[in-house]
Amino acid sequence: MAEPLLIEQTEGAICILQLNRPKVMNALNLEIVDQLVHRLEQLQYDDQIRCIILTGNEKAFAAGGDIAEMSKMTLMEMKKKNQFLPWDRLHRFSKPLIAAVQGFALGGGCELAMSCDMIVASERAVFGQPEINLGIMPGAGGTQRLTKAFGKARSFELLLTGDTFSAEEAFERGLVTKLVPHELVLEEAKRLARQIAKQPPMSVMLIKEAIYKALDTPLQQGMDFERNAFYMCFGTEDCSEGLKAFTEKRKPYFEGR
Ligand code: CO8
Repeated sequence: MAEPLLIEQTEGAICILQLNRPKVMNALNLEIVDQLVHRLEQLQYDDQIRCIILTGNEKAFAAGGDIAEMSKMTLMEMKKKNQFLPWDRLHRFSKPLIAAVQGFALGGGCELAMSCDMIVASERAVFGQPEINLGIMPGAGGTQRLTKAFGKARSFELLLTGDTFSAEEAFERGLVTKLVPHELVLEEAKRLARQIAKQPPMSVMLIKEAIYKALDTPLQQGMDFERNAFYMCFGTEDCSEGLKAFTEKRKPYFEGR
């Protein structure tokens, strides 16, 4: 039987999805991206799961789009297939998604990590958008997300040379949330996920949406969104529980209602 492309493990309210194409450094073929996004969409409606970790293996989170697969496709086939549709769906995923990155996160792999809400990275992780060296360019947000994090000067250099950059630089520029020793990456991602999973899901979902508004819209539009989102929290039982627990001097327990 063929190995599964995704290995899944659930620990309480956390789901860990592991990309599993080790022989090709977790290269992202069309099927693995489809499966990943489909599974995330199912998890979106699973009330037991409140936070997702996406990871690879020790050597590679993902070394990019599958070059062997891409090299067989014509422009026409690419356009018809529209491989970025699942990526658009991924960007609408409303639960928190943490990338746990060890090893290489290159090309589509770097874009996948940047598409997650947070990145916990090994000190030895290597990031980059080397597509230019293949006569192509990033297609799943690399030019946009990298530039937002790194600014114009460094992005030009990285995207036009295809040079890699270190996890340390990614951390300093705000692309990586936590930089940890190689062997502690998954443990640290789980620690963060467990903490988030205890939070009220409506607040988590609305804060996620509000943060992306902050990145994408003018200030006043983002502020307007935030205000309405704030009011929405008051429609939840978790809000009553949170406020009550404070006055009763105890820890809140958020049931997700
Ligand atoms: N696609 C297909 N196969 C790959 C890929 C890849 N991206 N990366 C590595 N492999 C394969 C190798 O061909 C090799 O296979 P084999 O053993 O059969 O020869 C195996 O994985 C191991 O790789 P290496 O022997 O090269 O291992 P090294 O440790 O020497 O090097 C590197 C590791 C540095 C990661 C190197 O493999 C490399 O440079 N890989 C390519 C990185 C790259 O250029 N990525 C960009 C790809 S293009 C892209 O991402 C555009 C995507 C746009 C949309 C997103 C769609 C998902």
